[in-house]
Amino acid sequence: MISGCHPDPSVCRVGEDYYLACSSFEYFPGVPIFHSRDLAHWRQIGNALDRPTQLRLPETMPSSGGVYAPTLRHHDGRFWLITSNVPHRGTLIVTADDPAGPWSEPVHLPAVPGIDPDLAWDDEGNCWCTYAGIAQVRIDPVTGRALEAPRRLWSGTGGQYPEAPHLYRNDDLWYLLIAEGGTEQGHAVSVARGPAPTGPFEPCPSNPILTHRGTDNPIQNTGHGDLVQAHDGSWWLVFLGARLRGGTPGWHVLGRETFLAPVSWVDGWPVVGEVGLEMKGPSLAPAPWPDPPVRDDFSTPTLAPQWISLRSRTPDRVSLAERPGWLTLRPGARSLDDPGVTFVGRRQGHLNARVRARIDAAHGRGGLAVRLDEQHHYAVEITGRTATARARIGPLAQSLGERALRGGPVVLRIEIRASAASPDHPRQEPDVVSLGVEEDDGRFVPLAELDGRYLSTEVAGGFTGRVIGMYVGAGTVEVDWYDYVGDDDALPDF
Ligand code: 6LW
Repeated sequence: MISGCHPDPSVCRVGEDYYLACSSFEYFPGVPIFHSRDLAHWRQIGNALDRPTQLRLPETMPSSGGVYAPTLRHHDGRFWLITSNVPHRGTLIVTADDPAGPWSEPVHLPAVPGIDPDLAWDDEGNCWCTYAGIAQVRIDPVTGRALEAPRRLWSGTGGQYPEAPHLYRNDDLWYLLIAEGGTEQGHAVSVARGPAPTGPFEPCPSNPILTHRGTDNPIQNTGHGDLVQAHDGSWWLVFLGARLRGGTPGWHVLGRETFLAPVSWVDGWPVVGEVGLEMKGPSLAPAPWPDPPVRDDFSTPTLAPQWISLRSRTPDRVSLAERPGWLTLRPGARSLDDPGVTFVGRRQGHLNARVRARIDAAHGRGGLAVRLDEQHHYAVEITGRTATARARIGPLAQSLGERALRGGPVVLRIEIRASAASPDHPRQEPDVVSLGVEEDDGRFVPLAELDGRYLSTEVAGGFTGRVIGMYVGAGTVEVDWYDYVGDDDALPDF
């Protein structure tokens, strides 16, 4: 449904409109917000935490820390979003009249110590905050105050990390949906039900209601779901999954993505239908959005919501005004190894992707990079009149091919091609990443071709996926445009 690193989806419906929020970790702005009118086509309309007063992510915060697992709800004519900033500022709530923003300043909830907070209201107007553990506390969502001591609710069916709770009422019963098993291969969704939002909760006899553990489904690690009833009465589950590629044990490079599954109700329990890469979608009237443009030429006054930076974005380091029609970058640190580096990128959203960026580094040093975290990145960098492909994998950093440049702006290119499955290669890579420059006639000159497994979650660890973008290590680097072409099957020729 939403490809690339968009995990921990939370969805809500208002009339015939659907809104969805995801985790954003160390990236700023935080909590991407999506809109759909048919549950199949989604487009990003903003980010809930897009001002430094709402979101501070210090350089001491490691990659895969930051903003986790929001819950998005519509209640009493407003949108409510609860999430946590780990480990820095804990649980917070923001509200908005329009989910595209602006969202309010955050209200902090020191009494909610766990991740994955949920919000649910009962008919008496009580607001219940349920969080990983699984525990619950009644709160005042306006002040953030706890109105009672937290209580343990349910610990799932015995899997590790009972988390990601969402509480709903359907008919006269309250349903507590959770994830368990951890966000890797053991991941699953389980459910319990009870007479009140506080329980007592009786587990579903056929838990887990979703897991792909031990199957050959191409979508693995499925869990962390949220239910929604569509405006035609049908029910759906949004959840996260990962597309593992290559030989054994498999690697996923895009992070955890958001998928959709049909839900039916049998004997008062939700039953999750088949999930596949190709499946029958909702029978709501199709409402596709226009295709996103291939090129961003940086001629708008503000960056589109898909652009994310590391930890913070300040006008002295990232500017569209300084050289109109260009994105001007100034350094926060010397290299991609440093958490303070100035980096502006977009999530890789397809198994095959081609990114081209026209860069003027006459007065600086910087380039185009594929990043997973500070210890795992590939880049093509311009220093003076030389372009160099570089790779860092864990503690090992290496300069690879080089190419002399003529001077003036250069088009840097990164091409990522998924490898075809091959039973003859048990250790086959998930994909190959080519880093290089373009000649004046557009011909691609690769300077390095690297196995993509080293930029996967299985190698790097953590919760995120690849982000592809520009960075600066010294002086000023200016970007004229950035093209992204992606396709899960194959890249068109260029
Ligand atoms: C999130 C937890 C999880 O808080 O991963 O898969 C954590 N589930 O619920 C970070 O995304």
